[in-house]
Amino acid sequence: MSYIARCALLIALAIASPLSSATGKAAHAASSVTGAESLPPVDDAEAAHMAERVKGEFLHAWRGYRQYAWGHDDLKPLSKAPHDWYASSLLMTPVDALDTMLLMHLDDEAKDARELIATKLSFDRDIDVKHFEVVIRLLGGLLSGYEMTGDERLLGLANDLGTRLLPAFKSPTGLPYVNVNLRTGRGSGTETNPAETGTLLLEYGTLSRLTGDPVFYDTAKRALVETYKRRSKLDLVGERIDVTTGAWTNTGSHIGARIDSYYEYLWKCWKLFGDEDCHLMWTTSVAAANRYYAEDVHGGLWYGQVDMATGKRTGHEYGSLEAFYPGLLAYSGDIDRARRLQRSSFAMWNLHGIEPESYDYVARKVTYPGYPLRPEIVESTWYLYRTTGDPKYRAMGKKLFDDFVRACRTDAGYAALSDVTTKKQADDMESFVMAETFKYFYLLFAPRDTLDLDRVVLNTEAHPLRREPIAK
Ligand code: DMJ
Repeated sequence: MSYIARCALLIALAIASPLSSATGKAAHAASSVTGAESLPPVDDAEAAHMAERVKGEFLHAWRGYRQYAWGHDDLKPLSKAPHDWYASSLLMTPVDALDTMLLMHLDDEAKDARELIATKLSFDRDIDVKHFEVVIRLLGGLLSGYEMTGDERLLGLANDLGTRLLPAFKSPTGLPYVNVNLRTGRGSGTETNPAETGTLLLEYGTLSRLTGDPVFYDTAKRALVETYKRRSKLDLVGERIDVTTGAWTNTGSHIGARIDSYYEYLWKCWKLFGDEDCHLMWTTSVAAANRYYAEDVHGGLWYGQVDMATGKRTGHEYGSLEAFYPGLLAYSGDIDRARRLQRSSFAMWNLHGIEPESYDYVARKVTYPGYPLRPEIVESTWYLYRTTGDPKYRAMGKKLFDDFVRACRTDAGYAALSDVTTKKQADDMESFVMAETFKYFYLLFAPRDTLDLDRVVLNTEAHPLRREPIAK
């Protein structure tokens, strides 16, 4: 059998066998079929071709947005209709997509998006917005757009937005309310989580650096420190916290939804600003995370759930959000652990040829079958390729991309899946697919100098922000 045929057979066996059951016996593939070693290699010529393919697919999604949802937040990719988060559009998709276009050298599209943003986006609205989402998508996107173009209108918008969002932190603890009214500054929503209180400093800090006003940095840093200060004796944080009392309302602890990017920003705020407090908080926190969440199951490394106070295991679920963690480990220098966990992420993806939101790695069961076009597994593949240069991560990325296109492409754009086991599509195209999923695919295959990782740090929505120590 030729090498290619042997590889094809191995892949077919690896991928096809678990398809017979969404939840049961054949899902043993999660431990036995984990690596990308058997995939056909991606050489430089193939990588260049892949980068063009990714760009073409990004353009396909952008043109769908342009045709059916121009001026709105998102495109509904099945009904070909616009969708807005609030009573008035905040241009989520154009703001999230702008720096991806700039990196891809889609100059005409970037110019149109920039004009739309600069002439139509207004934050003087009587709407209660989700503070965290607006910070990572809009504030992050406006700041990176400004840094990449020098267009002062984008910085003006970012400054206006940051000023309107700041009252969200006016709680008894300094932790931000979940929502804030853009016109009145009224905060609402008292039950929040570490991701929403701790994933703010890159954006607010950059705004301080660019405007010279320290209030943004200091306020967001306080919220991060207030979260960290409430860690348990085991150096773990919980899943829900009350902004008025500062008490934990759910003590579940893990790297998944509601906590994930808290860990990410502890490392990245050190990387971006050189803030020593961040470095200390990161070192303490990541050691505890690796100690308590990790377990070896069925021959693979997985990260599950424990109680923050006791460290007692409460669950064995891993999913599309957790898949960011190998990338963070690689970025922070823990390559061995990163490689092992990425094998598990890839195995989970291969169970059904697209990853589920949640998977019980002990029972080998999909516990939540949706896929909202998430980027995290691609992000980790890119960080691993970037830090190791190991070509198998490009091969892995090609497999991810082929599956992604096959399952999620529609004639108007890209659709989430309501069930990865059946590949049923949902009428939803989150703006992060433009900010992150396509960007990470592109970076994986594009020349290394497309993004200078020595000079920028990507926020959690993949908006590159310039590295500079913060003046103290
Ligand atoms: C994005 O908005 C960010 O990456 C966030 O940190 C997590 N959720 C989505 C992508 O899945």
